[in-house]
Amino acid sequence: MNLDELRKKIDNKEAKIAIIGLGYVGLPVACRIAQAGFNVLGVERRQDVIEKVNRGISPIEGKEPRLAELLAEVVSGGRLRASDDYRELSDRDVILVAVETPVDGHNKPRYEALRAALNALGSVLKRGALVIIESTIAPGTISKLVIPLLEQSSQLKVNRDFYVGHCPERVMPGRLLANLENVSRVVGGMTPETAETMSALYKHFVKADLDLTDCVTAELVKTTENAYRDVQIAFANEVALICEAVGGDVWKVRELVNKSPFRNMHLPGAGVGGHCITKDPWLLVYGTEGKDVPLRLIPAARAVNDFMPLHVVNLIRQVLKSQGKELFGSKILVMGYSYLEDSDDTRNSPSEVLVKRLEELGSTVVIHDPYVHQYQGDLFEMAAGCDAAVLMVRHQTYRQINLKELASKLRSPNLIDGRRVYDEKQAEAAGLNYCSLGIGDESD
Ligand code: SAJ
Repeated sequence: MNLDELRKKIDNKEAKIAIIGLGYVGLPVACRIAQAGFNVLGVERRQDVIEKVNRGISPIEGKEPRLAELLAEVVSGGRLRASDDYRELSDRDVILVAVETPVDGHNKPRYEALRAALNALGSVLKRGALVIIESTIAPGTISKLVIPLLEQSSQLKVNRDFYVGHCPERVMPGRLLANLENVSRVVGGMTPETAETMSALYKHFVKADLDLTDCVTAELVKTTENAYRDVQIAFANEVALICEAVGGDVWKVRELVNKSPFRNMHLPGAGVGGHCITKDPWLLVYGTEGKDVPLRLIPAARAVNDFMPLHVVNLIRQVLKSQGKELFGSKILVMGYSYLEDSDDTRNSPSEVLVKRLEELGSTVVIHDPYVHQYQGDLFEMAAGCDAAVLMVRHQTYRQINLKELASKLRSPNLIDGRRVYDEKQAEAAGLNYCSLGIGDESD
C-alpha cells in the first residue's frame, strides 16, 4: 500500500489505527480517533489498564472532563479495544506511539519503553503502514533511533515499505481532551507526502492548526517550547532572589514589568515540577550530544529552578533563626505535595525535594495535600505543634483557609508562602509571622 492508498483509507475511515501506550497521552487520542469513526486498537503493558479500558472505565486519575464518558461510549460501540499482544498490530495501517520518554539522573533520555515498542512493532509491521511518534523525543531521535530500529526489526525500508512521522503531544493534565481538540499540532513527516497523510488523520479530531513540517523541526519545536517555559520561569525565580536581597517585592515588580509591551515575566515560586518542563529541556540539550555546542542557558535555568525548594528551606531556617530556633528538632507543616495546583500528580514535585532536605536537617515534616490521597486530612489538626507552615502549591482550597485558626493551631505562628497566595497584611492581622518568597525586608 502506498501513501495515496493509505490516504484514501484514512479519508473514508477504513484505515485501522493503533495506539501503543494508553497513558495520559495515548488514551485520549485513542478515544478521539475512535469517536471519529475509526477502528482503534490500544496496545498497553499494564494489565490493570487493559482490563479497565475494555470495561469502558477510565484508568486515568484526576479530573479529566468528558474522558470517562467518551471512553465508555467508544468501547461499548466496539470502536476501541485494548490488548497487550503486539501481534495484533499486524493488520494496522497507522500506529501512534505514545510511550514515556523520561530522563535519568544524568539528564540523559531513557528510551527503553520507546525501543521496546518499536522492536515489537517492527516485527509485525504491515507493509505500507504509517508509524507516528507522539512521545516527546530529543532532536535527531527519529533519524538516529526510530527509523533504524523499525528497519532492523521489520527488514523493511522506510519511505518505500513503511512511513514515519513525529507529531509531538501537547496535552495537559486536567485538560486532556480539550487540548487534544483545540491546541495546534506540529505534524512532522519524513517526507512531505507523509506529513500530508498524517494531517489527513489528525484533521478528523484536531480542530486547531496542523502545521506540516519535517521530523527534526517537530522534535525541536516540542522540546523548545518547554525549554522556553523553563527558562522563563528560571528568570522570574532569579529576579525573586534579587528582590529578597534588595528589599523588593518580585510579585509587584513582575506586575509592573508585564505592563511594559512585549514582556511576559512568568511566576516565580517554590519550584518547577511535572514530567514535561523538568525533562524536555534536557531532551533538547541531548540533541547536541557529541557535538561541541556550548550550552549554558538551558542547563542553568534547570539549576535555578531545581534550587527553589532548597531556597524555601533557607527561608524557613531564617524565620526560625530570627526566633532563636533551629531547623533541627523543628516540626514543619508542608501545604501541597503535587507539582501543580488542583492536581493529584506528584511527579518531580518540588515539595519532595523540600521534605527530603528538611528531614536531612533534622526537621519533622507533616505533609498535607487535598488532592494526594496519602496526605489528605484536617489541615488544622496537622498544624498542631508545628513551628511553621509552608505553602508550596497554589491549591484553590488553600486560598480560603482561616488564617486565624491556622495561627492558633501552630506552635509558632510562622507562615512561609512559596507561591504568594496570601496577603501579608491579612496574614499578620490573623496573628501570623508572614514570609513570602520573593519579598525582601528593606531593613536587611
Ligand atoms: N510554574 C512556575 N511558574 C510559572 C509556571 C509554572 O513555577 O509561571 C511551575 C508549576 O508550579 C509547576 C511547573 O512549573 O510545578 C510546571 O507547570 P506547567 O504550568 O508548565 O504545567 P505542566 O508541567 O503540565 O506543563 C504543560 C506543558 N504541556 C505540554 O508539554 C503539552 C507545557 O508545555 C504547557 O505550557 C503547560 O502545561 C501549560 O501551559 O500549562
